[in-house]
Amino acid sequence: MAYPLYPDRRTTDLAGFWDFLFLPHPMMELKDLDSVQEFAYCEKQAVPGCFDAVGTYAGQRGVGIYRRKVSVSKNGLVELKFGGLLQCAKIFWDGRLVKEFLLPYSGVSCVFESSAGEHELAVAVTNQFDLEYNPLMRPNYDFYAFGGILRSVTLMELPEIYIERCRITVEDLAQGIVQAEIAVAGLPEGATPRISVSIDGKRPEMEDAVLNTKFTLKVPDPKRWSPESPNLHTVSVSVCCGDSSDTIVERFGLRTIEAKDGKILLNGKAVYLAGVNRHESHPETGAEIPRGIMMEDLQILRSMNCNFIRGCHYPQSQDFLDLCDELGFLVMEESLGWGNEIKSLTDEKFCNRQEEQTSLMVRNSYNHPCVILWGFLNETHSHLAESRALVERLAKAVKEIDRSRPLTFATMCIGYGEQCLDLVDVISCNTYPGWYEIGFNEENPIAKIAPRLDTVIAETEPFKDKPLVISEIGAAALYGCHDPRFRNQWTEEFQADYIAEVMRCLEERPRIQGLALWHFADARTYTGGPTLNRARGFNNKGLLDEYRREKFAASVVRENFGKSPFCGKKTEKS
Ligand code: ADA
Repeated sequence: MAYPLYPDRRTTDLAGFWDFLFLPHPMMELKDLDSVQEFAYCEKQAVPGCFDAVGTYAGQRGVGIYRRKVSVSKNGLVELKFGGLLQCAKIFWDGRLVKEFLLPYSGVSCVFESSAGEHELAVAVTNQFDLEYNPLMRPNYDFYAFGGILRSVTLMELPEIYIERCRITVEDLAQGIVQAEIAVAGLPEGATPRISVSIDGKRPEMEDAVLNTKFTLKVPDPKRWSPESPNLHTVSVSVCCGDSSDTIVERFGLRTIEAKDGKILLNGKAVYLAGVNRHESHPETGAEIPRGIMMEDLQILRSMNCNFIRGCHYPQSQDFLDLCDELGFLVMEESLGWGNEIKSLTDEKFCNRQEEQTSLMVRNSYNHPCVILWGFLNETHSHLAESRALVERLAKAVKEIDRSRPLTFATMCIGYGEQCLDLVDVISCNTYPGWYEIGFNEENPIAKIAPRLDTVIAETEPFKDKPLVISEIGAAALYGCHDPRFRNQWTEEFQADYIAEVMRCLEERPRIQGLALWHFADARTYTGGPTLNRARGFNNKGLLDEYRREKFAASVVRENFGKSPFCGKKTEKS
């Protein structure tokens, strides 16, 4: 179970096989569903899981309703926590609608009154596109819109006073001083609860702790977090008031991250981001990634000397971020967006949902030391002035919660009228020279890479104090497609040559301080018409195929990320 932990609460992990019923589109729209009592459930589905990844409902669109019995030991408040839902969901408790969630991929929760005894929990989800009801997920996004209960489901019984969150911010890295902010709900008017705090089981020197405000703690025996030494500390906070008490256990890392003088500074030292974009996608499980696959992905990335992962293009699994904390990976986390046009950027509902999801992502992932960069609105139309309002609004929303990390968004508009670079701390540029935008008579597409990178550097000169990262660049190859002589596009040879040229160019361009190749592994995307541009309905620019089988390019990455400037080590050119 991902942090935070609540050791005093009766907690039930609801993973397992639930009753399941599928109502294919257009039989039912989630927005019209206001009761689930009349349905007979005819089969089972795994939770967590995507009902449409494989099997009977693979590729179908509609409403999936999951149901199971749960037991509650006492009358009072309960909290249902979901690690992520796709795409939108309605939650029913004994047939009564208790919550509607409209933020695909977000970790969400709802608190409501329940009696003791056995209850029926039903979760209705939809993978149907509906731009009015769910404007955040759109059919043109280049990744498959699965449906299901994507990640963990937890039921907690809440005490009368309960701790909603404990946020830890590094205040003085050298001395190991952090700022804690603890929010508590249910306190009687004027009550003065007793608070006790321990860090790694020891009592820290601390200011008087006042709830719902910030106070400082000195970490006993402080150890810094870094990719090389991912040391973690745990803080336990207990709050008692009368005969009610609650305890939260959070984990954090002592590290700082800044964008300064064109560099990304981790604990005051420049770090070069060397990594990949990674979709949460697997051919057998869809967008639900079992822990074993998470571990395999990180072991492969470690073997490729990667230190950085851009969690494209939506809020990430908290289990995955916990693992990145423990293994010392650096992560950029971003809210859901993909090529959003001005029509969306000026739509009130879209903007409100964007702000809601972005703020929730920052709150949910605040204590992860691995998260070093916040992002949003991947490849939005930021070459148009009208885009600024939403970019500015999201940047403000992030900074209102977290001033301890730089923010960015991945733009495709550098050199094409980009309007928003002043609003970010780190410039992230998506670009595909020699793959897109080449003519039929182009003899040597790979030769387009160097001049394009020079254009990007020139165009961002006015912002040279902001670190510049190539947040997407790559080429497609079909696994097992070889042509050692002609080395044309779609062969593994072309992709390897392309990536080798990208690496060569970056070695010679110190202005660029990071690289996230597009992308880690082939991932399912469009169906229908757009598949003409995506062989077999996959985005095939993976360094590995969807089963994590390495293409030639993976070896090129392994070799280059193992030497300067990517990992800083000076190794002899082999
Ligand atoms: C864009 C987009 C990616 C993917 C990529 C591609 O940069 O951000 O999600 O679609 O293009 O493969 O073309």
